[in-house]
Amino acid sequence: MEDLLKTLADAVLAGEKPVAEKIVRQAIEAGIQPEKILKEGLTPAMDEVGRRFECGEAFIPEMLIAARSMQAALAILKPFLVDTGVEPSGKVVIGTVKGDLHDIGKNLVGMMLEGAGFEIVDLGVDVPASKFVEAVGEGVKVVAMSSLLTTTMPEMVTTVAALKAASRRAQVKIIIGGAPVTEAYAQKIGADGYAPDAGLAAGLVRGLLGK
Ligand code: B1M
Repeated sequence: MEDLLKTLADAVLAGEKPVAEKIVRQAIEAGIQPEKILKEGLTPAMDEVGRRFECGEAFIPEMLIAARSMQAALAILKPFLVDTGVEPSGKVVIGTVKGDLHDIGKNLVGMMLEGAGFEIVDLGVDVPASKFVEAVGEGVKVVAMSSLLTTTMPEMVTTVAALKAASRRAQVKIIIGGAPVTEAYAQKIGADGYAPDAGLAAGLVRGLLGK
C-alpha cells in the first residue's frame, strides 16, 4: 500500500499525468482512504517539488507539470472526498487573492467545504478585492481567501478593508489560509478565522456559523 502511494508521489513529481491518474484509480480500488491518498501520495510530491525549486534543483516548468498531474489526480479523487447529497447550509465565496496564481490548496478547501454541505462560489485565482466584494450577494455567509505567496498576503488586508467600505463586512465571516498565512496574521488583519489545511477549514466554517 505504501509502495503504491510512493509510486503515486513519484509520478506526480515527474509530471507523469496519465501514470498519476492510473495509480490514483488503483489506490481507490485497493481501498486506500481518499484522505490518505491525498496526504501521503499527492501532497508530499508538491512539497518535494517546492523544496527542489527553492534550492535551484527544479524550475517553473517542473512545478507546473507536477501541479497539473496533481490536479488531474485530484479530479479523480474528488467524488470520494466530497460527500454529495447534503443540503447546502450556506454560500461560501472562495478565491486566491490578487497577484497569486496558486489554486490547488484553494480548490481543496472548496472541495472540503462542499463536502461539509456548503454551496461554493469559486472566483478562481488572481482575484481583486472588488471581485470578492461584488460576489457577496444574498445568502453568502463566508468569504474564504487563499494566498501562497508572502508578497500577496497584504491583498487579504485590502479585501477586508474593501468589504468594510462596501458595508458588507458584517454580513460575512472571513477565513484565510495558505502556506505562509498564520493564525496571528488572521487576528492582525481582522479575519474571523484561519485554518492550516482544507479539512480544518471545513470545521472552522461550521464552527463560525454554528452548524
Ligand atoms: Co509556486 N511558490 N510560485 N508555483 N509553488 C510556492 C508557494 C513556494 C513556497 C515554492 C518555494 O519556493 N519553496 C514559493 C513561495 C515563496 C513565498 O512566497 N514565501 C513559490 C513561488 C516563489 C512562486 C513564483 C513566484 C515563482 C516564480 O515565478 N519565480 C510563482 C508565482 C506565480 C503567481 O502566483 N503569481 C510561482 C508559480 C507556481 C506555479 C504556477 C508553477 C505552480 C502553481 C500551479 C497551481 O497552483 N495551479 C506553483 C506550485 C505548484 C508551487 C508549490 C510547489 C506547490 C503549491 C501547492 O499546490 N501545494 C509551492 C511549494 C509548496 O507549497 N510546498 C510553491 C499543495 C497544496 C495542497 O498545498 O496550496 O499550501 P497549499 O494548500 C494547503 C494549505 O496551505 C491550506 O490547505 C491546503 C492543504 O489542505 N490552504 C488553506 C490553502 N489555502 C487555504 C485557504 C483557507 C484555509 C486553508 O481558507 C480560506
